[in-house]
Amino acid sequence: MKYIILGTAGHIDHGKSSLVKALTGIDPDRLKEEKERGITLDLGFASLDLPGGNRLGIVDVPGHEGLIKNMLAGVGGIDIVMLVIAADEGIMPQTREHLAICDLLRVKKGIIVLTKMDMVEKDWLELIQDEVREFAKGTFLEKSPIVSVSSKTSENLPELVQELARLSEAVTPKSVNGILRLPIDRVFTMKGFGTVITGTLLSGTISTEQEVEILPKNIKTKIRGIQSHNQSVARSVAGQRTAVNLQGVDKDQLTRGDTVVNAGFFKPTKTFDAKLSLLNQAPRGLRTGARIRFYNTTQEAVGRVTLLGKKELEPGQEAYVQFRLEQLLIIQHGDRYILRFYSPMETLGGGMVLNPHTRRHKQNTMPESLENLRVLETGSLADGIVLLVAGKGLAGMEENAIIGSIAADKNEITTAISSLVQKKALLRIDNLMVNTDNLAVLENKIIELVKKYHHDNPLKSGLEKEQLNGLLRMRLSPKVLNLVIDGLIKKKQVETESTRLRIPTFKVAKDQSAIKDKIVEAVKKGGSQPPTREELPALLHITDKDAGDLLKLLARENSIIRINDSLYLFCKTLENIKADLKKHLEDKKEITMSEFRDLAKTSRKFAVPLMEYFDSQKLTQRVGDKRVLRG
Ligand SMILES: Nc1nc2c(ncn2[C@@H]2O[C@H](COP(=O)(O)OP(=O)(O)OP(=O)(O)O)[C@@H](O)[C@H]2O)c(=O)[nH]1
Ligand SMILES: [Mg+2]
Repeated sequence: MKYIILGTAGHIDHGKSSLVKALTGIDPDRLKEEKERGITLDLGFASLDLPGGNRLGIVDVPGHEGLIKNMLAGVGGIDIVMLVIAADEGIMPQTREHLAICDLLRVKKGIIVLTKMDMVEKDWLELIQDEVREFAKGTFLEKSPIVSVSSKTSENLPELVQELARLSEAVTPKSVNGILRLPIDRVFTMKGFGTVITGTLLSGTISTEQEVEILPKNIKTKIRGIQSHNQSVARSVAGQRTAVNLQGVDKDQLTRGDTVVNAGFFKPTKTFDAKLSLLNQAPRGLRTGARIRFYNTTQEAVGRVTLLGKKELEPGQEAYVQFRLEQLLIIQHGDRYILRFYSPMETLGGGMVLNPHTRRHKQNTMPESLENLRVLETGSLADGIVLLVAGKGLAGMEENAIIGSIAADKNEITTAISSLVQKKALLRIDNLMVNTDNLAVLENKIIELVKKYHHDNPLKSGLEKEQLNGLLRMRLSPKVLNLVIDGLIKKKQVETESTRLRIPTFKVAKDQSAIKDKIVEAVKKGGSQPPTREELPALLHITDKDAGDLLKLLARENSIIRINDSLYLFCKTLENIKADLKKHLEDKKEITMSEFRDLAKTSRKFAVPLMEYFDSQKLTQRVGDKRVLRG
């Protein structure tokens, strides 16, 4: 037995609710006000067992043009649409609008029912039938059956039921192997039970005693009881209208638009990418940044739409877009949605969600972003998974998060992931998937950082792993980092010493702090005529190489200042010379080399490189054989 959901659609007063009642015996108009006013205000529900054994859950929607919002909450989960047109009135505005909405939502199958046939003559009915056939051309109902009925006299109702049975045979039911996703369309309390929610089970199954989560509110609860089509059941499966009694949740905590799910798969989102098609009949186009209303399943959110690679979109045109909404939603790749203008509330178009979690696209990488979206729209499931994971960079993506991001059969997704891992397009670390293209970048970056560390810290044995993580400045999973380090160790590109990383050829310099202190002391004592690099070895009994290396090291540590390869000065000494020079130039405007030699109390051998040092520091400049302040 298949579970199929049928939704009504069509203009106000065309007989949708009467037809549901005539077919099922259940009046879908359950509210007092609906019965009094004779119009449907909110969603109504019924069910029908079809010949052949399939069970139809029926969602009856309002036709009133001001209640499209409620219609959208109902139509999101349907497999078959029954477009109802009153034979006496024919095609009306909401006939068109509802059909366009079902088309955008890619409702799988449909049937057109001409109601109130008892109210018109036979030749009028034939005329309307032709008109309707013409109207359906170019839409997904083009080849759908058209049945004329009367809910009043029951004429042709058996024929309609036969057609519905045939249609439901042709429908592929919703995936029972998906993860639980039950968008809430009603919340109420029942005496003796507490809070009950209802909805169309979009995927997966739900069982009594099961622990579930209600998103985006992050409410954890347990299923106390389940009813489907007014019968208590232990389990309900995708495609069934389902009422669920929740444990310990207050009615006021929940609203239409919340979603009951298996914990750990979905991450609510506000920013996501999609394909958008504007209807030919849309009353206006869109500019980037326009304020809009977004509809998916029973969810509604306001926000803005950014057109990617375009600034304006005319009716009938398509674009890739990014939505930035003000409320968190539960959506998946492959979800269909409807877009309405913020105010006035007009239906503009709709499309498909491509990447449920994205960030702002930069203008300079827009061509790449658009190409990725094209692959997410038209590529295979595997192509899509690779792109979703690549988008997370080196932070990677948990397998469950991938499953939660895609509206597809869970087994198909895990199979695709496994084969991507086998082909080495993805790397699996426990449950974390990383796009392998990104790993080489990380390897090079680590080697570079360790080398730089050695250069800056010749006395240290290597770089602390913890410090490395901070230096990398990447959104990076520790699992990925450890794995890449292990790989580098195996390839002998780095080695570890307890918690430190180093390049295998690196040798720690001896601890020369005592000698370093002596060098600084000697340079300091020498004032403006310090011992040179060439003089230091004899003075301190060190090798030429050590003298050179240590002077450079001390200069890097800012203990002394390098004037040239041979001459290094103590900081304070240099500061004093600089201050004297500046004062002299401010007073006298110029200075000769011999004046400077005397001013700095040094020799000609040092005066020349010192003066050149101040030139390079842009303090002074040469004019003839004198120096002046640089302007
Ligand atoms: N004679 C006749 N009247 C009908 C038939 N079907 C519906 N009606 C009448 O048409 C009116 C509207 O019917 P509803 O079923 O409420 O129409 P609806 O499409 O559900 O209207 P909304 O839900 O408000 O959009 C009611 O007065 C019905 O009695 C029919 O087959 N024959
Ligand atoms: Mg109605």
